[in-house]
Amino acid sequence: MFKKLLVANRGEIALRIIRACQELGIKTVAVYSEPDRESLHVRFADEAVCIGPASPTESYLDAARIIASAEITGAEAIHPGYGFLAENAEFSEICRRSGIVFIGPSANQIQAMGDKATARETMQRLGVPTVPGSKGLVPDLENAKGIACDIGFPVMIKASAGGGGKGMRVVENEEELPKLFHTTQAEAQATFGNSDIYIEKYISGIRHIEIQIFGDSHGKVVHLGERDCSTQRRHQKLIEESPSSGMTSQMRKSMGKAAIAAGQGIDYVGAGTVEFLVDEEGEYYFIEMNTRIQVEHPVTEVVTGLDLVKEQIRVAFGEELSFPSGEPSLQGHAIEFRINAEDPSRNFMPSPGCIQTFQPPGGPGIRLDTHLYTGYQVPPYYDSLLAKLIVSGSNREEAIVRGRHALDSFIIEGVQTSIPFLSQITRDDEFIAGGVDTGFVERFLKRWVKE
Ligand code: MV4
Repeated sequence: MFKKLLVANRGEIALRIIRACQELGIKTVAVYSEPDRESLHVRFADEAVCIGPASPTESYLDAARIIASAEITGAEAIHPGYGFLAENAEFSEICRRSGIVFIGPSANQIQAMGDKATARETMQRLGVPTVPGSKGLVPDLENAKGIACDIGFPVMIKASAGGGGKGMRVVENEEELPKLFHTTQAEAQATFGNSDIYIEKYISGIRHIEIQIFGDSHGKVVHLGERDCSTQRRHQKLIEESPSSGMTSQMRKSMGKAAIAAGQGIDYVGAGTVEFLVDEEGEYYFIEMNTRIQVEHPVTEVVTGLDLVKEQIRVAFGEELSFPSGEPSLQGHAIEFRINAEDPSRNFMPSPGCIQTFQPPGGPGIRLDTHLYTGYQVPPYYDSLLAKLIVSGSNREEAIVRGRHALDSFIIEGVQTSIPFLSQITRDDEFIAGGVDTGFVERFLKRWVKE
């Protein structure tokens, strides 16, 4: 096994990776920006290197500083976590050329899935259902008109370099098309330095369901069931669950098979997530693939009993997957609540500051992934995730009740948090009934009585 690994991230995921390394007997190197000097990932790692100032481009996103830190400390592998450099094809390639193992897929695989139009074409070739739409890129407005009229309005124009909700627009009718085509194109050029566009039929009333896959370097690919991420606002997930309510075992089998075909078709190695839209009829369509460990991976860990981060490291070392093939056995129900330093009653405005009280919940079925402690300063420079509360029970009802009480006994003082808002969601009849679509949070906000 690796003797030393560098963690190229911060916050809760850096701690999660350090814990996995400790269990595997691997020494760890933390990197940190100046405002993160007092962070737990710095304290818990065996060594730590300050890589620059607060600005991510001069620290956590600076490939040269991170590679230099790995070389100086003798780290043989780098785990990028999520965000920052996790899906940066160039960084994966720089690691390889520097003789450092990148814990994630090759530059080619990141590139192939990062370009969403290419990913779509690849999935079509592999027989994975995609949303009806353009075959590849749409070069100009004339083509766009032809395709949109063929599939019928409303359509969605999407930037090929986008993803995760960035660079996409709904077009209701033909009159709107010219203007929106050009603005989406211009925005894609400005945001991603790439104006490539593709078109899909707009699907309404959807649920966002993703399948966790895992591949090893010996050609084995398995799936570990789904996560339902429909409880989100403006593409920020608030709550994730596994299994998904309203998912039949037949759907799980079929989507799992499609996700494995996707992974096998691109010789995928490591942890990956195949994202699908599911419509009201239960039809599913591939939209994107994420080539990283995701924020919401713990819900899959809880229902499968597996450790995805340890497995990422093992597989990157060249070991065979330790997971069994075939349909995964999912035990009970898990729900993750993302706790952010933000104020839902002020349009989710970020709320950095000093944590004056930190009193975490506990008891059966409670897992807390967090980097918080009393006295910690939440910096304003990074995303506002403070903690992930993962609750589980023998069924969804039990998980919700545990979640409600865990949220209500979770005391964080000094910054505003999403805890009271999430607690109200656990009391909402529509949420409790299950099977909500991606419009749920907007509907909930309208009936929410701010306390
Ligand atoms: C769509 C769609 C409807 N039709 N594509 C948003 C994030 C990105 N991964 C894809 N997204 C969507 N693509 C078609 N053809 C609706 C969404 C979408 C959405 C998807 C997943 C989770 C939440 C969402 C919220 C709004 C829109």
